[in-house]
Amino acid sequence: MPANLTPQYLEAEAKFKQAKSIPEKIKALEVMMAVIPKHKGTERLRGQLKSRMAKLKEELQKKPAVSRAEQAYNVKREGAAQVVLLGLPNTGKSTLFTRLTHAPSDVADYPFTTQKPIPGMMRFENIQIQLVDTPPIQMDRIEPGFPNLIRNANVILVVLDLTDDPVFQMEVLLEELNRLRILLGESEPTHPMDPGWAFKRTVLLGNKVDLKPALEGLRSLEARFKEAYTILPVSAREEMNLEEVKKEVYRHLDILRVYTKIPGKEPDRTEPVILKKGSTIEDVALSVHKDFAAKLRYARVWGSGKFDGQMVKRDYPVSEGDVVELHL
Ligand SMILES: Nc1nc2c(ncn2[C@@H]2O[C@H](COP(=O)(O)OP(=O)(O)OP(=O)(O)O)[C@@H](O)[C@H]2O)c(=O)[nH]1
Ligand SMILES: [Mg+2]
Repeated sequence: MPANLTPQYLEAEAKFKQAKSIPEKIKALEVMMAVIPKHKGTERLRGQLKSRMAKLKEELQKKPAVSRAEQAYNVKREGAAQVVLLGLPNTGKSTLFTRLTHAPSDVADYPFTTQKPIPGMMRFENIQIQLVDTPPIQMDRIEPGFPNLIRNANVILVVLDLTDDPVFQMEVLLEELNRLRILLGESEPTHPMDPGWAFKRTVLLGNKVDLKPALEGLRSLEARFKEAYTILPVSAREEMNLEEVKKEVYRHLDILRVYTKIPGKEPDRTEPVILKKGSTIEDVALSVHKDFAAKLRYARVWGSGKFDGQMVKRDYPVSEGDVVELHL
């Protein structure tokens, strides 16, 4: 006897197949069970649905909801980008974080002071960038949720203590991240990465450069990692080179700022439109309003390498600092 499955049933089945979470699956399955024609021809199928439901409910019981620790690592991105500080214990991550953001985070001269990620906003010129202070990386003891925080970051700042064998610290960190299938570096590898791997643009900060033995540490760090990374010597405590840190963060974010204006008026330089490098006039229009992009006829652009008010089309690539007048 044919099953004669109804369109509602097939629709619910499609939803079931697409469902990513167990509750979603259960919901779709409930609909399937409710609308399936109840006759002899569907008896077997109904039996299968029932046992599937039982299994899903069992799974739901077993799987704990996202743990509290994991939730702590779910840091909502704010501002132009999210930058995550990483390092071994006591390297000065929290000191640097508080100096750059003026947000509070505990600092102490013993390790493992920071217990969970702490977000704060760092101002760079006319934009706000989010920094996230993190607990220290420890061998084989990464909290659940930490890998995701790293994977979601736009840029990583590795904080190394120059007075305590920074090369070894970096090697420990790289080994740990390798285990998590996260690759750090200055620029993305040209060959495609294996599935499951993530690449993160990274800047190395050699901290505590105010202390005597730091110079030797800096030399060895440069000798070993200069080719692969930008390395900046800093002192969080003495606030040395912190402006440089902000500049390097911005440079590694691969974003640009443009300013929109209306005809006859000056642009508002305090309100940049932030876009990925390589964006076009059309992207500028989109970021202002999605209708603008559709209605756009042309734009005028002011900036280096153009004559003032140059007329351009929607596919024209914009550069850092450009002023754009959209014409609909
Ligand atoms: N001399 C010197 N000491 C620093 C500097 N930055 C941090 N410290 C000191 O290093 C110690 C650790 O600083 P924290 O900022 O707590 O280091 P952390 O990396 O956040 O430590 P954990 O949270 O335990 O991983 C404190 O005693 C700081 O005062 C620096 O630039 N120079
Ligand atoms: Mg800390």
